[in-house]
Amino acid sequence: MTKTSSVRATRGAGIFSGFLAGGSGVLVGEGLARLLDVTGPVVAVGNRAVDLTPRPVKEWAIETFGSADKLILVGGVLVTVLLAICALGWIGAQNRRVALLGMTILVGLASAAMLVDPAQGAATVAVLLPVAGMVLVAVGGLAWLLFLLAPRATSESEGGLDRRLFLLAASSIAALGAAGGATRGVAGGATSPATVSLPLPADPAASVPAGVSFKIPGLTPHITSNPDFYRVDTALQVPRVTLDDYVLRITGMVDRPLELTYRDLLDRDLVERRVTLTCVSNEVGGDLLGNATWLGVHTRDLLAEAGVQDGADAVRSRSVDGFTAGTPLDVLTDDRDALIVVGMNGEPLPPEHGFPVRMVTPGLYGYVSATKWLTELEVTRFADFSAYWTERGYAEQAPIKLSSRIDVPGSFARLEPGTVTVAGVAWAQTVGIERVQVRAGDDGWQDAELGVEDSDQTWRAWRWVWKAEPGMHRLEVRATDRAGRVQTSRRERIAPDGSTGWHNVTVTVA
Ligand SMILES: Nc1nc2c(c(=O)[nH]1)N[C@H]1C(S)=C(S)[C@@H](COP(=O)(O)O)O[C@H]1N2
Ligand SMILES: [Mo]
Repeated sequence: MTKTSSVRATRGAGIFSGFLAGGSGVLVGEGLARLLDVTGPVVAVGNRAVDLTPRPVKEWAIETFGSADKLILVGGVLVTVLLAICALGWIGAQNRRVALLGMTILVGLASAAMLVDPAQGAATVAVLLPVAGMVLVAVGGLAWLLFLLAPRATSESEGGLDRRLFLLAASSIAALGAAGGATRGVAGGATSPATVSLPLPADPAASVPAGVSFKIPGLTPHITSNPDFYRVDTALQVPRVTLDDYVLRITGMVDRPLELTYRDLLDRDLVERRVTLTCVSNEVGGDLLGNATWLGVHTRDLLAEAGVQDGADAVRSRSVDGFTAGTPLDVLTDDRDALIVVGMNGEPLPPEHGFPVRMVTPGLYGYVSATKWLTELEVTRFADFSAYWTERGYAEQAPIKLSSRIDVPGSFARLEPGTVTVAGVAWAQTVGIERVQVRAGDDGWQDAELGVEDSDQTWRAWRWVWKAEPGMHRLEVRATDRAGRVQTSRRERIAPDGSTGWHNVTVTVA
């Protein structure tokens, strides 16, 4: 072997060593974490990455990748880690100390992410085992392999590499990694919503009035099915909750702190309401909103039972995954139907939408009012805390803005001249929609026909019949609410408190 080819071979073996030790370390950490039912290194690092991503990048990711944003983020983190461990091995073939230091820093960061992960809850001590396993295999394994790779003074073969010993070390480390990768959780303690049967509501929702919507292909149905319901949250892994352990606590500025089990909630008089939930990240024309029939108890009843003290003006809600929201107390206690929810469209909440318990508060964007996997309502003062998204630059107060959307025709549709039905939805939760107007190009605004109102807490369908003439046309919509406010044409971004502007679609008639 020539000098350069032996250096190249050693470098190659170095890269392999970094990959093997780093990769097996992560797998061992994952395996032990699964066994102990704590958050493993991949999700913990991903969660930190979601947390630390600057807001403009986050918005760009949501806009560009939609709900695949987090998957792409985790993929990016994995690729980066893979490159880093290979690079460390490559360096290690020349400089063992630097490589080991680098690997120690890398697994140190992953360990820190695991220790601070909010989903670890009380189980922090149990995290120490997967952390130790990961560090041992990644750093110890790399040290072992690099030691065997290092040229020795007394070597009789070229480069001094004892192939047999190196292969033995490599296969032992790979075996540990494989064992980690193959480990399945034993407990699997989380409750499946399918095992729950919900009582009938004492106060059912009024039946859906005839004529709330129109039979127009492409028009959003009045009620969004659970599988079609948009999902927005910061959780990389849907939190899985065990009902036996579940309690909802009402704490803070109250006379009688409460602890309610899931059963306690089901045993109360349940109310059922249709409410259109909306995300602050909904762009003009976007689909981050949905309308469901929610089953739960009035938030105001629980707060009254706990006895809210003078001076409080907010409720800080907490989720099992560490998410928090700040909701004005008056919104939770006035006569709108703010609910602590257990059911969605006749079923227990799906895990993605907050099983077992979430908030639904009409009129406010989700990030200040709709905490999923809810564990605590702390009665407090806005002056005394800031919530997850307010810490990241979003507004403390976030009522849903009056808005409207064209569902059909779609953008860049090609249409035949003649009669075209334009249709969509408009929403102004807790105020109600009074009027929707549409215009084509520079023609004047025309009143659309409104669907029958369900309630002021839900969106409202509209349609407008257009005599389409050949050419390119821009169709535009605006709504007016029951308070007489006309939707503003001013284009605002989603941050800090929701987008504004008129939705338009451009169509070609030919
Ligand atoms: N625990 C938790 N609850 C959460 C969130 C979250 O990130 N974590 N996101 C909120 C936001 S921004 C919105 S818009 C709604 C969305 O509820 P959905 O996913 O059921 O549509 O949930 C809210 N509740
Ligand atoms: Mo949201």
